[in-house]
Amino acid sequence: MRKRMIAGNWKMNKTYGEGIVLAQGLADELSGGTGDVDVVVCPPTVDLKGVSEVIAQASAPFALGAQNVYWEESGAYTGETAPDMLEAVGATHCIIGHSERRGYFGETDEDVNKKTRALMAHGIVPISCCGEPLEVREAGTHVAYVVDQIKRDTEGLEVDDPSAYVIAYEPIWAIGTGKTATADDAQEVCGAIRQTLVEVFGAEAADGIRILYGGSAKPGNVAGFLEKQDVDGALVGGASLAADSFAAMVKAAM
Ligand code: G2H
Repeated sequence: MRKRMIAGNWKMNKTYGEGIVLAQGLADELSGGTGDVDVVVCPPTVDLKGVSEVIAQASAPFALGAQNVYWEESGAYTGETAPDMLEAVGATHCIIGHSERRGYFGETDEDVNKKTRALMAHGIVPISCCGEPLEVREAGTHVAYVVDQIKRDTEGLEVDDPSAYVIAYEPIWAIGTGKTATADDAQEVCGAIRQTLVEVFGAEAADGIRILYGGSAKPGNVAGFLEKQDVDGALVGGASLAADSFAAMVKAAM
């Protein structure tokens, strides 16, 4: 049985102080616990330490995730963050391959593959994003497009603990466009991802890997996505920026 996961991607929002206020608010909202749901918050890199301290002080029932990592251990890579730097501030998860990083910063499937390996070597759970652009969806080739991404992102990977590798399917056309994916749209692709994971890792591992849906997920629609067989949670952007709406999504998953 896969444990549901609700992960908040704050993107480039919340200064240090604002991040602490949001994390504290979320700790208050979720003080009764999160049942059998794994909750992760992914603030900007400079907020990680502060949010980590809030989690520790409030015994908050959520984990800390980063939004990006570099695969080298250290060295002359100006502006980058190594896996052990994330580890040192308490990050246990890390988003990689988000469509905004692929689109604005040229992140490739090869990069995602290297980042996945680097994170796993440090025991950090990758939340590995995939998803098709609008023109691919309109051409009707979205399933093949995402399956290809998954094959490249997972090439040569070994997953010993399926709960420690997470995929997020985020159709790019449903992010900030006013177009909304239906739960059936999500299941179509998440089902194909699961089938690809069977081919790559075998049935047992594929059955344990969580697949999240992302793209304008919010309190009013998250339950519909979660009803689907191969959707195990949500990666939430805008609706994770307020403690009450994000907490409502966690509660909908409980
Ligand atoms: C997709 C998602 C979170 P939002 O980018 O990664 O953001 O929920 O704002 O569409």
